[in-house]
Amino acid sequence: MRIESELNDYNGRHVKRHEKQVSLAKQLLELEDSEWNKLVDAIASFQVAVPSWALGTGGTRFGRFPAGGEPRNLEEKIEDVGLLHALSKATDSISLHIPWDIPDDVASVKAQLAENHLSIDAVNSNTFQDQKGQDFSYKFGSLCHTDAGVREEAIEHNIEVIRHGEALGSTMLSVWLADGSNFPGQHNFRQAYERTLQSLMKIYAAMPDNWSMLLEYKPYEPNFYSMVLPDWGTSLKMCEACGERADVLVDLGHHLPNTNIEQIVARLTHFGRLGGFHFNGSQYGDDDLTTGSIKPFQLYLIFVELVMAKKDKSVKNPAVAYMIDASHNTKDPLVDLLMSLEQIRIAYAKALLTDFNALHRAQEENDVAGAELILQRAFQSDVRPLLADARLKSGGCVDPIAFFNEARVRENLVSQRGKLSVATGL
Ligand code: RM4
Ligand code: MN
Ligand code: MN
Repeated sequence: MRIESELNDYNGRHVKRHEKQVSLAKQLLELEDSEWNKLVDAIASFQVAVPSWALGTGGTRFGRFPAGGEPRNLEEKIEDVGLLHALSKATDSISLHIPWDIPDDVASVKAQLAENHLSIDAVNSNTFQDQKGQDFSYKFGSLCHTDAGVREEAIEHNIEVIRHGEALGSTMLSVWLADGSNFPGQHNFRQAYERTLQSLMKIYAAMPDNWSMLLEYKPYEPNFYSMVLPDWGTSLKMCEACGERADVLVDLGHHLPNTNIEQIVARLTHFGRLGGFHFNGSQYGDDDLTTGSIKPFQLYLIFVELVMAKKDKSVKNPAVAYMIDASHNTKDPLVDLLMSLEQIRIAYAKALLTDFNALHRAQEENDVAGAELILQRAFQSDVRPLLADARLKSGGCVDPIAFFNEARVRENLVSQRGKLSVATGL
């Protein structure tokens, strides 16, 4: 592949500088070679899925400003994630949204995935839009609807999503519902909850034994008065009622401002029901900004909980599915995703550097300043050379964004796909 020789050439030109930075970082972080290598291995194996709908520009409520060269179909979306993975070695899977990403030819999609060292992450259902030719409308909800016919249609759609996922080798169904009410009095809250739960139970029952269901909550939609699934508590109750293989999905942007998300993460791990993450950045609500762009300290604190849970033998089910769920309006979507991938690994690396034994002691002794200082020490350290080393050792690029710009990747995509190409989906 052309990119491979360009990559080697780029890395070759920058490796001296990288080695200097590695040796300085080892001194600053006071790490022996063996400790450094252990961290590099842990970082290198940390993978985050990219969703098919984040490869093009999203849009505001009033318009969309195409980046140019956006993928036009599933094959081109896989191509883009393949490129992101070749550069970052941090995203070895793609999450699909049905019906936006129904494959025309399953065998060739599978072959293309293998060529790009990718697999299919979760498959996502869509009952927040009406599709052409469907019998009933989701205008007044889907799984919660008062009309059994609408609920049946939405259940059937989810089952169809599972079947597409099975064919492609996925083992996870992600469900996010835009079900809710716009005005007081519109919903009977208790009945809407119950109908949704009954519908979810039917979907759950249709999953193969090795599948799990991820249930995503969200406090509000513009123009909404209530959501059927507004918070982690509701999602947790529904998961518990469905069965062991239903877990809560935390989308960072799906919280009201200043919510203590790290504590929610700790609660869900404590109950053994944290299933997955949608990473993004947010200032006000579901902004879908670059991960870590607004609250990097919170992102670090979330990873502290995740790393601590992994070390704690009493935590059941610590496996978590990681995905980015972002939307891009002004940044190049691929650059934005590379930025998010970097920020996520930075937070993870800092969590790995945290002295958990000392933290535990400080907590037991009620040493408030001491405990905070332990976190600050890890959070303030520069882990970027660790990340670059992990990328290089996995065959990726020492500096993916600089390479992306130098190799004129976007310009090449525009010449192949056109200026006004539109990604299917959002
Ligand atoms: C929602 C939610 C879901 C995603 C859709 C497109 O706000 O975050 O995860 O499937 O957007
Ligand atoms: Mn999401
Ligand atoms: Mn969202």
